[in-house]
Amino acid sequence: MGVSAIEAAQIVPSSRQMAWQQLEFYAFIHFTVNTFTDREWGDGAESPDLFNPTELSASQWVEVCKSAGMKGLILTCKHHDGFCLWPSRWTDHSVASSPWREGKGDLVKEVSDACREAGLKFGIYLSPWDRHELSYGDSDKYNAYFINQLTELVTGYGDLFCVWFDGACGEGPNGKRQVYDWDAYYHVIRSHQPGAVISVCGPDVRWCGNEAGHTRKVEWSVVPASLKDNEKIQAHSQQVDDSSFAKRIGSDEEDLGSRRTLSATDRVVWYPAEVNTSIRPGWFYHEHEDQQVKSVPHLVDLYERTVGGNSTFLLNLPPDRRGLIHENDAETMRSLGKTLKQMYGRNLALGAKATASACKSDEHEGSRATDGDPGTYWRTEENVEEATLEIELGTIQTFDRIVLQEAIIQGQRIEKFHMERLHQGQWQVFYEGEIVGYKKICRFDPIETDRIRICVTQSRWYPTLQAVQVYCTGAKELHI
Ligand code: FUL
Repeated sequence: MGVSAIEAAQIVPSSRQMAWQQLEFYAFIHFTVNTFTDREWGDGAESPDLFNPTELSASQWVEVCKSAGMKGLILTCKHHDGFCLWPSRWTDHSVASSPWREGKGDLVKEVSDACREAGLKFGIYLSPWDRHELSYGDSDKYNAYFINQLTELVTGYGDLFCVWFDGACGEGPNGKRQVYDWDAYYHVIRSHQPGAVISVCGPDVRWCGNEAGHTRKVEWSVVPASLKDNEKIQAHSQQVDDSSFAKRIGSDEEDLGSRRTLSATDRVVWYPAEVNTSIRPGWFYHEHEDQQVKSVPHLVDLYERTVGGNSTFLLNLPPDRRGLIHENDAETMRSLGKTLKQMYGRNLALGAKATASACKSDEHEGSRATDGDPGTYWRTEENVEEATLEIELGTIQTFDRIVLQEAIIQGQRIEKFHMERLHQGQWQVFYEGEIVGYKKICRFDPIETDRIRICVTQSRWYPTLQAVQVYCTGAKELHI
């Protein structure tokens, strides 16, 4: 029993996980009959007549996402109520029975087309739990139904970057117990969409464990293989339709990958985290929440803790009954995009001279971390686990953020580091941190200097840094 640090250091992402991680920030779109009933969970008895958005524009959704700097979008093709946003041939509980576009509409097609046109990646959410479909609970029968629907979605709408399987299920008192055939579902996805990650109840992307936007201080991508257990994921997911779940923070599992955890596990896997939360209290649109859209500073803080905390950020935007993202949300997203561009528009360390205390070869010398090329990186020799990288900014600069990125294609290695600045001839520590991973945004009060030292004081096997970026974001004025 026990995995060594060197063994863990050699676990690397798959190419689909790598491509997904680089998207960083993308949208969830929750839209269905619930939008028209003002509910969060439909009971499956809703009439398709209810579904009638009058001004639906998928290109408006996509524009809003792009304006905030998002790179992808995941649509709830079928939520727990079972209503399908595409004309599935396996049920009449779909847009085909609704008045929208006189029953000839296909929302999955409209959204996937709009994404493709705008250069956004497209992904699907398909709820395994289905409160409408009569076969639900008759395991083999429902599994066949679900696979038929899944096949329609993975074959009919172009390349998908993600298939998102929710763990939520509120069945119980009625005795329905569906045994999901996860392996068969995964097989369908892998056969038709080999580039798509399978998230939450899936092997590629780990749910962070809450919907409140809570992030771990230390988020490892190399974690015990047991975290992929769907039964456990489901047990931690939402089981009652009340708004308190969205605010709940399960912080019982803060340490998923330290040496202490490794020593108590026999197998580790690359299973990186995604943080999902909504721009409003609910996942679906409710008029009474129009004034409860999260503020730009709140979203910037979330962005920095998620994307800048070795996770990705999946932010939900619920379209309203018109089929548009409400003005308040749209305006917030545009202003978020502008703010992030201003904050992270000018990297003061781009092209800076960087000298390492140790490096494997010229190909991996210190300035590979400041050359702006994501394909190059600094690294030390095997077993050189402590090293320092000194950056010369050229002139005295004021800054309040340093972004670090490991070359995760090699694995996740850094366990402890601190940063120093040269001030009046003395090196002074201004930041202490633990893991880095894909991206770590280090936040601190503005400081001045022309020289920075990044000191890796503990790592696994050998550390790498693919990027060191320095920014003056002025975030203090944002009240973050
Ligand atoms: C939860 C669901 O019950 C919510 O309705 C929402 O879809 C969220 C993303 O996942 O488990």
